[in-house]
Amino acid sequence: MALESLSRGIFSALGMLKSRRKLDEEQLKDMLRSLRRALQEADFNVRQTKEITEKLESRLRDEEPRLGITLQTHAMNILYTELVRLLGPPREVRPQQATILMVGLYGNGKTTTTAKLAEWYRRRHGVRVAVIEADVHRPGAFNQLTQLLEDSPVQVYGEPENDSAVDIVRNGLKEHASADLVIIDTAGRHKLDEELVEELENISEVSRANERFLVIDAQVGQSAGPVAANFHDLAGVTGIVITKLDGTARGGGALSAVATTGAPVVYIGTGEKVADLEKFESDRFISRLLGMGDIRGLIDLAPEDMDEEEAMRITQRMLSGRFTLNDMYSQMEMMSKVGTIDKLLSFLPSGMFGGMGAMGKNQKEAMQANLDRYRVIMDSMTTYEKDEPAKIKSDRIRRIARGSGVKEKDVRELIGQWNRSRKMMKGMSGNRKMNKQMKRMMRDPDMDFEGLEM
Ligand SMILES: Nc1nc2c(ncn2[C@@H]2O[C@H](COP(=O)(O)OP(=O)(O)OP(=O)(O)O)[C@@H](O)[C@H]2O)c(=O)[nH]1
Ligand SMILES: [Mg+2]
Repeated sequence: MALESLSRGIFSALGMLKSRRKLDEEQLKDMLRSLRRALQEADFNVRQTKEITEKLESRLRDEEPRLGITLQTHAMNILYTELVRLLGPPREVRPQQATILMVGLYGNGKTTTTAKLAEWYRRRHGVRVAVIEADVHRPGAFNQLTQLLEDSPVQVYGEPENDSAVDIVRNGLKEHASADLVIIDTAGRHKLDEELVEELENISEVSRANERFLVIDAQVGQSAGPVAANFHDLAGVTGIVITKLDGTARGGGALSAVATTGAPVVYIGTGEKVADLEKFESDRFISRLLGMGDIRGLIDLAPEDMDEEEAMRITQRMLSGRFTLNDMYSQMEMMSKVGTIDKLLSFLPSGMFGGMGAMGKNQKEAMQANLDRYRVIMDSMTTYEKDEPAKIKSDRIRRIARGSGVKEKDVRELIGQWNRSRKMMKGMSGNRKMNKQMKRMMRDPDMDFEGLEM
């Protein structure tokens, strides 16, 4: 993953709070010092580094960790929210009737990213994509783009003999008027000089591109900020792609620098191959950076009114592979009780508990009604039936329905729900890495983050 060394630095800094439940001044100072160093080594600027560490310090002093949550985890959660806030909310890009103009300095990865994006939208959104090579300055640009998209059905438009970028763009757009998305690659320069500015303005006008993506090499670190600001003034950048995050330890600088320009980071490049592109979502990115696995998040974010022991018990059941109707019931009950249910649910595979992704108020009420009905039905079942719902035959279903005053289809629905949840659980416990992490977490709630696999 990108920024591994930052990740390691953060773990070892916060690891200093290990086995602590109360703040120790000395340790806190050491931890903050290490964290500061880790952020600076990843090229976060001095002001941001100061801001983040000060925020962490004051929140650690002011906010008590919730019951059962270690200081280290508490610090991790604070850092998570602060970093996500710094990098800003994600932005959706719709590839319908869209034209993306790629801009950026020389060698930052515009042509490569043009090919990556074309394949991304073609594959993930199933839209028809065409690319236009409008770099008339770099010899071989058209060949480069053609080669990158050699195995792809994406159409590449170019006129290697023509030295007017504006003409090429005009012709290309005409030729591919029926494409859902057209991506235009342009020339780079060492810096934004007059000639490039004029060419870009002309292309921008002719193409009427609704998206202008700025491509920035992560290696430039903090100077990404001023570069982004310049291009922003010129072209009204709508999204930023940070490339080569695979090859540098200092990518934090570029990420944070552009984050402060107001134009959101939309994608990151993590390799030379066409497939090496990731959508940038600050929350996911940071949770991966901090090694917060899905289940880890589920338990750490469990709100106060959720019974810790019950959460642990259910998790253990999940691992054991046994999952009865009673387990499902208490799980759903727990889910419907907790305050921040939406957040909690966002950590679970979508489709679990009958596909309640983000639950609205109505859905919560519906779930509560379901629970009430399930309770009544389950009261008419024997212990064996609750343990082995798969074994319930249709004559028993009829009697259970009669006994609980519901329709047979309601009983079947309960069993169906159990079946779906069980399969989901099996999928989760079949995930070996998650399994291992969870088991270790059970044994040692003060677990060392450094040992976590990422
Ligand atoms: N490791 C790595 N290399 C990348 C990434 N993106 C681009 N590159 C490499 O960076 C070099 C420059 O990429 P180009 O796509 O040609 O950059 P450009 O901005 O089009 O360059 P000019 O057209 O000369 O301005 C190439 O060798 C790419 O393979 C990335 O995300 N990771
Ligand atoms: Mg290029």
